[in-house]
Amino acid sequence: MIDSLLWDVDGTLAETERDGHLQAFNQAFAALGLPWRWSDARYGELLSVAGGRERLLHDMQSRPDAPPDPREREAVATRLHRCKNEIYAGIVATGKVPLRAGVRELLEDCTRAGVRLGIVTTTSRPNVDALLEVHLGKGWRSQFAVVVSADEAPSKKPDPQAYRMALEALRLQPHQAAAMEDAPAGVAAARAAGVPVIVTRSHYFPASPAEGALAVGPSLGQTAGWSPAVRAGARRIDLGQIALWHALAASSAAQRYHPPGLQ
Ligand code: XBP
Repeated sequence: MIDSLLWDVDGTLAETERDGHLQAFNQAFAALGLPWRWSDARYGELLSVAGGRERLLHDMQSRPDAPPDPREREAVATRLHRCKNEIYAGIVATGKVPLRAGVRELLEDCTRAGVRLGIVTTTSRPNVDALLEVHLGKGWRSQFAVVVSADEAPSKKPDPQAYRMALEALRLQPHQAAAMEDAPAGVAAARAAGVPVIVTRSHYFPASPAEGALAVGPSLGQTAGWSPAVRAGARRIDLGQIALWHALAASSAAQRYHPPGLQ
């Protein structure tokens, strides 16, 4: 049995990028009197840049009407990002950005089974608080053994810093945990830290490569479309299924291992 399940936030727990951050960025542009707007397609491209503030700075590089002075750009990005996060908190507080199918059930499986829960994200801490407070209640933090956000781990995914910090806090070897991710940067971060990873595809990452993942599928709420296939009779991706995939990967890794002297 695995010790801990480590969750990414944006795109994995909820479709926060499409339904929260993108809406909030566009409202922040308007609130600051800027004519800039991001389409769904453009935002999908921009998600290759981790971090909302970094994303704004990256976008400004191709905007002729962005301030030419780098210090001024930094200041605009800081103001926009602060405004975006306030708007984001307001959007998620309405409850209109639901947890993705099967997420709540899998969290509950873990709590029942004594599998520890962790958050490992590149988003800012207030965004994590806003989302989890509305869905899991004011005491949500006590349900998680560790929370690592951009505030604690400034080197953003694909850097493995956030995963390494979580493992250290939990005093775990990487293979004792499993990560839940949706995006290539998250998969790369987990893998670079040695943590086996399960990929639930999301709106902006419907078909990205997920090499080396334990399993890849469309949603924790459904059993069709997963690779490797889900066991017969399962109705969703439950903790038993996660443990099966984890054990399968561990045994094939053991089969590939040839102790020195036996080769
Ligand atoms: C997602 C991110 C974040 C969010 C916006 O991180 O890259 O930048 O898009 O949040 P993850 P901020 O998938 O690891 O949760 O504006 O706070 O950066």
